[in-house]
Amino acid sequence: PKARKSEYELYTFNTWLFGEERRGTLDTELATVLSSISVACKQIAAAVGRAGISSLTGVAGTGENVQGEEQKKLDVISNDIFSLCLRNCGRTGVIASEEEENPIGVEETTSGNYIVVFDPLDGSSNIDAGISVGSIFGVYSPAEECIVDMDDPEKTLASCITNVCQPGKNLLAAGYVLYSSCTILVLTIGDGVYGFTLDPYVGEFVLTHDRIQIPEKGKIYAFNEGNYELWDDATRSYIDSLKKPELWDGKPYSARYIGSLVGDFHRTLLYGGIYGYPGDKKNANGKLRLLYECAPMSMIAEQAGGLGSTGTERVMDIVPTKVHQRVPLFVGSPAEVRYLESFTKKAQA
Ligand code: P6P
Repeated sequence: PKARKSEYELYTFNTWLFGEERRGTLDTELATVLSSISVACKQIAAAVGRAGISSLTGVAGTGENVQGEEQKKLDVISNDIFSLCLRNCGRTGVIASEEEENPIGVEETTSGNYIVVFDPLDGSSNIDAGISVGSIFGVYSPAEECIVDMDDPEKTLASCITNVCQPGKNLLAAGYVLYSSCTILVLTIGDGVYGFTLDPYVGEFVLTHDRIQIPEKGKIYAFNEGNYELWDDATRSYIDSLKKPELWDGKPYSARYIGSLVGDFHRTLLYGGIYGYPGDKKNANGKLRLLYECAPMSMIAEQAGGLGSTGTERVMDIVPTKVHQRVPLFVGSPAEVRYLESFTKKAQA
């Protein structure tokens, strides 16, 4: 991190936000939104860390969410925490959550009017086993057409998401928080990728990764090979090739997959390699959602020198049609993603 003036100087997330405001890379309104997200994630970190103690493991008993996944207690709690922080910061106009069927118009907006999409607790099936989970978010720029008519919110909300939340045009900020051996916030506002580790004694995120660069090439792939028989031939041939020692100077790739996108992605970002969730015979577009999983991770990857692809197109080029729209995702080092595309694009041709 930057040179410290004194051993007592703490380069916190808010210090960084003030610095970016001075540099003109973001305005005070967006800084307020990002600061409120960091508070939400500190609260979620505390809840996740104490899940077993305060009997927050297990299912919520609320049945399935819009994704058809059984909600965990912490899914509901994390969603409430995220929504409340975003409402109370007064700078958001629309929020869309993985846990909510429809986007929500925020009545507490005083200014800013940003659109925030988020997956409050991704990988929550890992919670009861104490395995890493994470929160993922994206902040889209405000737009006239997203100023919600509170007398008829439905009319505005759907069009707002599809017309405004275009990753390549309006995604201003993308980030995630990994709740693991450390709690780390990783963020880009379009000018590099930064990592902030939570200091539990101070309760602040402290800058620990200044302008993360993903390795050009890695040696790890993260795919759920349990789906191998469901994949298309191109994906299978790609994975088969990663295992051939003769193709890699006698050292084939290693497989690492923890079933939590944030954990698998964060390792890929720092160590290099590829994370993939392909389409398959059951779900042609795979499992991951464009707006609050694939687009934020792809923006971060690109800002760190990597790539985010569906196998046939750049994720950031996709214009969404639905808030929970799914797309295949291949994200990570340029070498691995380009090599994957050499299989998928050939098959497409
Ligand atoms: P599968 C978690 O449900 C998630 O959305 C990602 O965090 C994770 O990478 C993926 O799905 C795991 O899905 O089908 O491999 O269990």
